Formats: sequence, structure tokens, C-alpha cells
Amino acid sequence: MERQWWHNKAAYQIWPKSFYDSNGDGVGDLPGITAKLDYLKDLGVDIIWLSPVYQSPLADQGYDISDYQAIDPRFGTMEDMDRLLEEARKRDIRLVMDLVVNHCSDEHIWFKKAVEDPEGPYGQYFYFRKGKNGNPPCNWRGYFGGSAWSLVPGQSDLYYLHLFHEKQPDLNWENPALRREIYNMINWWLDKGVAGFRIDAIVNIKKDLAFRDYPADRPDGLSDCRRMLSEPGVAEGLGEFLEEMKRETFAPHKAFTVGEVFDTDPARLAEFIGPEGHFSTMFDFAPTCLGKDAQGWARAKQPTTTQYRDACFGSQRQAAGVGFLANIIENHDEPRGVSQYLPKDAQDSEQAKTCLATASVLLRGIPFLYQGQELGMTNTRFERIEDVDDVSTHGEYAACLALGLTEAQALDACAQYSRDNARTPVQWTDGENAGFTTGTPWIGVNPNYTRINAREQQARPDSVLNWYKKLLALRKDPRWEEALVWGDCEPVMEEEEGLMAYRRTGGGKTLLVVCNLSELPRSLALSGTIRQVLLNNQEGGPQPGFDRYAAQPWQAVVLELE
Ligand code: TEU
Repeated sequence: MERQWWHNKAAYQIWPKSFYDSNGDGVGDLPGITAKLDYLKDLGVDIIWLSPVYQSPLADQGYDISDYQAIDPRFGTMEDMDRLLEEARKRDIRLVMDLVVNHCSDEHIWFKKAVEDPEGPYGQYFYFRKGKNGNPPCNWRGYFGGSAWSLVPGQSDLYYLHLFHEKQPDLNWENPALRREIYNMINWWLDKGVAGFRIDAIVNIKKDLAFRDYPADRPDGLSDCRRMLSEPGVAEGLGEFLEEMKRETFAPHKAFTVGEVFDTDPARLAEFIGPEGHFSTMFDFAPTCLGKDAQGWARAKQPTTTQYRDACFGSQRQAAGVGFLANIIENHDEPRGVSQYLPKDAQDSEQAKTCLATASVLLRGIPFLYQGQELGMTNTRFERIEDVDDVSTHGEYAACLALGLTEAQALDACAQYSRDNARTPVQWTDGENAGFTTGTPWIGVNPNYTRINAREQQARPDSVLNWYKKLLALRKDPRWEEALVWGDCEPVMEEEEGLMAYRRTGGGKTLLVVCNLSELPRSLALSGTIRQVLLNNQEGGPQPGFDRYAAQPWQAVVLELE
């Protein structure tokens, strides 16, 4: 595998609205990010993925862009963006923007012009279709629930397609003029100095152009629009678009790209992340998909740590010899990792949190941390649906009610999965509003900030924050880089329930990562003799010269074997 600049890097996702507010308006902003660059550098971050900061009505928190080449005033100005780029560069941190090109905002000039004149050139930028017998053109359900079609404003039987929110009309990638506009925009940002992109909802850009009804899969009579991904010709058509985009933009800039690729046949992994693949890397969503159900959050079930391990190992096996995955335990769409993968009674335990951190960060691939993950931030609890901002939670709540759940049950179902769990402000201090803002935060701060916050953890050597620092430093240490970055990852001791252990080998070194993701102490026989203990999140356990040890509950160790 040809080595690229990004392979040995660690990335960190910033969801700007909740990162750090510099001007007291209750909303995080670009100067706030610049102010925290030293914190990120100290943590060991090399790449920042910045969720959207473009001009937007924020109907879907910036994933609805009304001008791709402007910064939303709530986040700052283009000068603030330039300054962030410059300050990041000084610290050898690269910035990756979010590329949201499956759809734009209904407030984008393209959509406004299309609505004014559906027959004109901008009508071709979107999917405008006539209704069928007074109904939408077909029965697809969007990601956030309800029909994926809405009436074009001012029209009585002309609809536009939106796989996400109605304020996110899908862009017509079949139109070469639209594609050209997008490529120009991408190149404009790359020329400005961004290192690449995280690419949003990218498998959705190719549609099943027949727009036919699929068999209904829920009581609402609709069918999940994702079904089109397996329709004939869709995957191939997607590949053509992605190749063209790469050729016209990313490749000449040597940009780093990470695809938000869902629902893809593992047999096609090489097309996405192989040496000639569409992207540098793509997220491993196998663990985040665990427990989810086609009927929505009402039937979702929290996974066990064994399921988590098996999902990660499944992906590791698929990617071995193909390319690098981007490993995550959470992001802005998912529950907090510690609230999702740790059993309820361990969610307060820092040992359990550092154990999960170890299991994820040292896998083969690029670790992507999400803001607050390094502090062990948890889900929050919304007492009323009105306190939830996220559009998808409102859709899922409605779906729960439609399935016959009471309001209290629906809220419970949403409590675990609401995207707002990960969207509460980063907990910087134990002071007012967790030190996030001097104003009123746009969304409630998780009340546990008095216990869980960066200031307290910075001062305490055995904190979750300091553990993440150690993990990232270990991965980068020249002595272990061949093994931990480039080397193979081989699952071991898989017969042990709740144990996630793998061997990383390379450069003549053999490292063993052993995470006892359970409250059971256990005696472990290793495949070799311990030369040294590189990391241990607890006192006691493995000793040099031995080939076995008694693992304590939630103990995570990294061992060099002889
Ligand atoms: O997400 C796309 C996606 O398929 C899911 O993560 C989806 O949002 C989620 O399952 C619904 O609960 C991306 C972004 O990450 C997300 O924040 C945006 O809302 C979405 O695209 C639309 O741009």
C-alpha cells in the first residue's frame, strides 16, 4: 500500500455550534475553534473535520447550505475562516471541511430560481416530477420520516425530491452543469488551503431514476428510500459520479477525503477505499448500525460489548489488504459512544470509558474522535420532546407514536438515539454553562458538566482526557508506528465474551491490545511472553516475563510481546 500523508494521522470532529462560543451569543463559532487549537494540538489531533459552517438556515444544523462559498454569520466571517486555517497550519493541523452535495438548502439561489421557473435551467438542478393521481410521484420515505417529496412552492401537482428534510432539496447529479458548479466550488476551497473533505450522504447522489413505488415497509405505506441503493445500475452510476469528482477535484490537489458511506456491499470496499478508490478512507459504521431496526428507534436495542467487538472485527477483516477505515465510536448523528456501547452500570466508570477508547483508537485505520469524546461525555436526558431541536428526532418520535407507543415510551425510545445527545455543548469547565458560553447556550448543557469537564481532567493524570492523549501519542511513537499504523490487525481470543483483543504487528514488533470490556475479572493466557507493558489503565495485571495475567474488570492494556 502506498503510504500517504494522512495514514498516520488522528482526526477530531468539530460540530461548531456546540464547540466553543467566543462572543457570548450562545452558539459556538470559528474564533472559538481557533481559541482551542492548542488544546487540540496537546491532545494529539492532526486533522480537524469541521462540520458545516457555510451560510445556512440551519434547518438541519448547517447540512442545508444556502451558499457554499460563504460562512454563516452565526459561525463568523470568511476572515475568521482564513485565520483558523492559518493558525491551524502553524500548528501542523490540517482542516477538512464537510462537503454536503447530495442536497442544498431550499433557500439556495439555485432552488429559488428553479421555483420561479421550473422549466428553466435551474429546474434541471433538482428532481422536479409530476405527481401521480394527486399523490407524490412515488412512495419513498425520507431519512427523517414522511414522504421524500414535497410540492414545489406555488405548484399544485409538481413535486421536488428531498431524501432528507423538506428544506434540503436533492441536487440532480445527472445534470453536467450542476456537477461543474460543484467541482468549481470544491476546487475553490481546496485552493484556499483546506486539506480535504468529509463527504456527506454521498451514496445518495445517484437516484433510481425510474422513481417507482417500492413495497411498503411500515404502516405509513411508504418505503425506505435507501432501498434504491440496491436497484440495478444505481451503484455503478454512483461510481461514475465519484470517479469524475475525484478526477476533477480531489486527485489534482492530493486531498484527503473521508466518505460517509452507508449500506455498501463489503465486496465493493476496494472501489471506495482501495489504492484507486473514490476516497482516502470511509467511516466504519458497522458498530453504529448495531441494534438499529428498520421500524425506527422504537425497536432499537442497545448492543453488547461483544457485539461491538464483532462489528469492529468484521470490518477490520474486510478492510485488511484493501485500505484504511476511519474508526469512530460516535459522531454528531449518533449517541455518545460510552452511552451506547457500555452497559448502564458502567457508564460512570472512567476505567470502562478508557477501555472502550483503547479498543477503538488502536484498531487499524484512522481514529476519528468526536468533540467531548476525549472527556467521556455522555448522552443527556431530554424531559420533553419540545426540548429537542434535531429534525430527525422529531421524525422518529412521530414514527414511534404511529407504531402505537405512548408519548412517554416514544420519548424513552428517542432518549437513547436522539442526535441531540451528542450535540450538547462541550464541557470545558465546571463553571456556568460548562464554560461553553457567557450567554445562554442554544441547547441545554448536560448537567453532568460539574463532574465531567476538561479543566478537571487536564489536572488529573488518570483522567479520560489524559488517557486519550496517551493513546494518540502511542500510535504516533516512531517505535510503534510500523505496528500500530501500518501493521496488520489480527483479532485474538474471540471466544472470550466481552473481551476485545487484537495483535498489531509490523516493523518486527508485536503488540497486543487487550481490553476487558466487561465487569468480569478473567485469567488470560497470551500467545507470547510479555516484553513490556506500554499502557495500562489500572494498577496491577500484566508483568514482563510472563505469558499470562489476571485481567480486572474494564482493564485495558497494550503489551509488547517478545
Ligand atoms: O447523515 C446522513 C445519514 O444517512 C444519517 O446519518 C442520518 O442523518 C441519520 O441516520 C438520521 O438519524 C448526514 C449528516 O451526517 C447528517 O447530520 C445530516 O442530517 C444528513 O447527512 C443530511 O445532510
